[in-house]
Amino acid sequence: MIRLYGPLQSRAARCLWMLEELSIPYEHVPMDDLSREERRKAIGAVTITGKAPAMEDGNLKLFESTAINLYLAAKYDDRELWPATQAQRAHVLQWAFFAMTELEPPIVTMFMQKFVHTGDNHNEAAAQAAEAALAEPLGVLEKQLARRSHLLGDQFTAADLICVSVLDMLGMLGYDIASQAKVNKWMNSCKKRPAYARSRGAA
Ligand SMILES: N[C@@H](CCC(=O)N[C@@H](CS)C(=O)NCC(=O)O)C(=O)O
Repeated sequence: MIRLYGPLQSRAARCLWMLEELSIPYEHVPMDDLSREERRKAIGAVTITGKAPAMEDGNLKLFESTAINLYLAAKYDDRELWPATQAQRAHVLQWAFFAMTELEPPIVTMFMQKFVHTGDNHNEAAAQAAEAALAEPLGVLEKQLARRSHLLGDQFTAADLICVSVLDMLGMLGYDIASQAKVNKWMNSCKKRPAYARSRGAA
């Protein structure tokens, strides 16, 4: 049995979406009634970082939301989310690294400055620099989506799920993505998938 640890309000949400897309049995262990320290300790019993998400699949224990999602897609789907050819799979990996290294860092800085560093430690210049830096990778996505509905072509793959999962944090930030029309349309269409709704607790 697959077990996914971490609250829905954490990066575990990315893996819950993947699990719902794959329609495989799993148990979600949210631990959202625990304090941060208690959760670190409990997840630390599963993987060494103690951070959410962590996953068990039989004897395998894994951390890092994107590593978990790539593993799940590769193991449990070999048609749609994890496409058939090595070239397509290489493109999935490319967009996964893009999500982690180009999209996530500025978004996390914006998030930290808006919700965590709200007192004396607030750095408005850092928040603004992060927002400015985000324009470049968003521009890359806008270009990629100019002539295709999804990152690899016409089909939804793990590449879309991983990038949209990261961009989803922009909603909490009240960031208006409407000026990136293609990105906006693609995000909305990916988030209309029934598996996305199920992963967020809607039937
Ligand atoms: N790069 C990791 C980040 C993991 C991470 O920072 N998780 C946060 C929740 S979204 C966490 O557990 N924070 C609690 C802590 O740092 O104690 C991933 O994508 O899984």
